[in-house]
Amino acid sequence: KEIIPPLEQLMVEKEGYLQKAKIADGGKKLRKNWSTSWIVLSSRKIEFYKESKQQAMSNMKTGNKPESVDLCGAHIEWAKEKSSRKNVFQITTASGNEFLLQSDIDFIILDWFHAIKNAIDRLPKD
Ligand code: I3P
Repeated sequence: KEIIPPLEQLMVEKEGYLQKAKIADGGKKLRKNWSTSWIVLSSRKIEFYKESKQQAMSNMKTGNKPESVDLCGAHIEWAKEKSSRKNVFQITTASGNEFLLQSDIDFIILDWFHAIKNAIDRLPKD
């Protein structure tokens, strides 16, 4: 039977640019490589686009997919010790992917931290 997600689950809650570094994939450590990412948060996932928003929108038509992160069972925490940069937090997914997100601007990173934490807290843990 086809499962149709409620519209609410598809709606964008927040979007914007942050610095992103993926540091583990399925529990396997990766070399840290910071880059700017266009980030789109909806109620159960985050999408990371490598390009600007504009570029991402035009790529969508050609089927270029962003990296999509399932927030069910994910964790978020501040990660001061994982970087020499200020304002870094980490998202760890149930599948063992780890992402660092960062902004030099305090209120921007705080807004993102709380938006993602709220999304995670509203979801079932498995
Ligand atoms: C890394 C690069 C990262 C840095 C990381 C370095 O070197 O300088 O910016 O992380 O530090 O290893 P390379 O480009 O040679 O891989 P931060 O900017 O977050 O400090 P780390 O190894 O202490 O994580």
